[in-house]
Amino acid sequence: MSSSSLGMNPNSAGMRPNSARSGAPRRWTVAQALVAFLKQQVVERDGQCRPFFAGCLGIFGHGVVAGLGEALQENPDFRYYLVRNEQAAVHTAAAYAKMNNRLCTLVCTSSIGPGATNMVTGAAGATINRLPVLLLPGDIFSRRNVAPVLQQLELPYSQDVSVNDCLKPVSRYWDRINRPEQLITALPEVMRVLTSPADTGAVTLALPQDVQTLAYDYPDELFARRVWIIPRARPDVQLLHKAIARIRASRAPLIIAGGGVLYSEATTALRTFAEQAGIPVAETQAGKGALAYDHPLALGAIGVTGTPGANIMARDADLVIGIGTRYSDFTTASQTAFQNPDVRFVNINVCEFDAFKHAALPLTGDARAVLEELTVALGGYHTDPDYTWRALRYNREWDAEVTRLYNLGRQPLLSQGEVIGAVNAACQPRDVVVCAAGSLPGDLHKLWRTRDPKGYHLEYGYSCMGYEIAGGLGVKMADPSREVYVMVGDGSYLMMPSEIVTSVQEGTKLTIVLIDNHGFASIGGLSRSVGSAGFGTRYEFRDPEQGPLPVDYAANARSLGAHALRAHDLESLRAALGEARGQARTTVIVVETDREERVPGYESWWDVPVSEVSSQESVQRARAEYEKAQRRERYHLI
Ligand SMILES: Cc1ncc(C[n+]2csc(CCOP(=O)(O)OP(=O)(O)O)c2C)c(N)n1
Ligand SMILES: [Mg+2]
Repeated sequence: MSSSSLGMNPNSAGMRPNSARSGAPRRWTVAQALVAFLKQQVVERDGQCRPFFAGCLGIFGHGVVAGLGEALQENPDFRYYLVRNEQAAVHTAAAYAKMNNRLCTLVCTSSIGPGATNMVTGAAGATINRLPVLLLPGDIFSRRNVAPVLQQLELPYSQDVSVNDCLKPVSRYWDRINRPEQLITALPEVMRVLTSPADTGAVTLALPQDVQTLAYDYPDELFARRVWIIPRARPDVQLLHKAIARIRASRAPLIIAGGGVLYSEATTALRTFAEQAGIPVAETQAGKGALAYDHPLALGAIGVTGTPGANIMARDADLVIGIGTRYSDFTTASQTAFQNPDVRFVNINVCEFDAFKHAALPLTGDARAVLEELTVALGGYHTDPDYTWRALRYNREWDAEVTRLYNLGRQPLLSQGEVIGAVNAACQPRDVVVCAAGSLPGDLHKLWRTRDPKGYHLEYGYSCMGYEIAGGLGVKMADPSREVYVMVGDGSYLMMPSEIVTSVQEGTKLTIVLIDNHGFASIGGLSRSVGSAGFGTRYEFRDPEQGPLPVDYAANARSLGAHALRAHDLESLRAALGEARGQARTTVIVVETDREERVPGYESWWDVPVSEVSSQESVQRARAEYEKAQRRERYHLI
């Protein structure tokens, strides 16, 4: 009996060598064997198969050019993309994987020193956001006789360490190939982790420069097409019954939809479940889009950057059903969000670690599979009609508030909310907005009207400045049929505008809306709220009398090959957005906004500790407020 007919499932991802054949061994270099293997990896979910790797991003150096570089050159069907920054490459790969609901990703390669450490930030972002990316950094010689090689970190206490060890804590699997045959046992582990919905994240396979080029007689079977089945794990029956009892007993349940809802393609199952039971739905950053913004049960964003309806209903809820959420502090409002003394949790999560958070009744399993079972098993349960009516009222009130913030009529500079409104209006339902750090994520979480589950792409697990353009590139590569709108602050833009060049090179068009507010509106506002008056957050000359720094963002974008436009009011912004839509090339629209005109917070709080002693009265006042607010933080232990 073949292993495929056994439905072999050694861990969460089943492995099926469905075209296993034996033949003569293949004499290939480590790098050639690696690429040949990657090309044969396929994932299958719900009976649909697709290749797992769509190519390789990277920047060559002496650490990979002769090994992996040569192998990639010999495999033109495994496309190589030259990027500008290795960190950006990892962001692009993670965004690509996120847009593909983790069913497909890109490989990233770098040389042995700074190129490899440049990937650490991207790897942390991918791992935190639970997105599969495969990193192939070159590594120092395994042979050692010529050490120290260029860019080698020498440590007096060990010869078994290189800068690639920095990737260990940010990788879900990490390995170093010191002998050619180690590839044979490492690669299945690489694939198991990357395709595991529970374990996925960055995976690092460090490739010593000399080992990459060594030839070896690899078993032919290593290069057979392999199908990795992404399972839809069902919940434990006993726990399901307990969860049903808990839901039936609840008078004020609330669903928190996280990224797992989208990755599991569970949005229809979620809507069916919510409608049948009359349970309102709030969304995290990663889960936004799980329910269309105008659905009567949609409360929109929850937490620090949440809507009043979501945060008030969370405060009162006696049952929180968290689906595919990590419960970050932005979601829990630093553990102040759930104030009902009797509140209990049911968590639906493919990852046991998340399912157990908040002492929840854990339904460990695939979001869609669990929701489908819950919907059937729950039968006729429905919340009080007044309760669902309350959700509808919040939804409509919030929409009116969004309309107000979209139309403030600010003069002479637009508010950020007005810019978001104009971009939202310029979007078709399937278009995608991409963002990561600054004040934009919070405003987008609150204000963006999402009409398609993949229409809202925020990297807010790591909130990494510089992700935006690189991430936009990954989104567009994943789905060229959609227009991609990257919204980016001037600070984030300056950190990594480089991938504009890659987007021009690849003909991967982005519309980049750059908000120029002369520095950090977000951290500046936070600084004021802790009594520190925005210290160190403005892009201005050393002598502030000289005013803001004269950075010409449009000229900068043009110099990188983009089409660039400036907008100064709603009319010119709408015209620029219209022009950008007709452009085939990446277009950057620079718009200056009023930094002080902020979208307020609603019914929430974020724990940012304030100095306990200070010579400044403003800090002392902020500390007193802080201590009061902090008392609302709760443990959820039963
Ligand atoms: C790589 C990185 N460094 C620092 C931070 C901390 N940080 C968060 S937002 C922000 C300012 C972002 O400025 P900008 O992009 O102009 O957005 P704005 O705050 O003006 O909306 C900083 C420094 C971060 N998130 N990422
Ligand atoms: Mg800014």
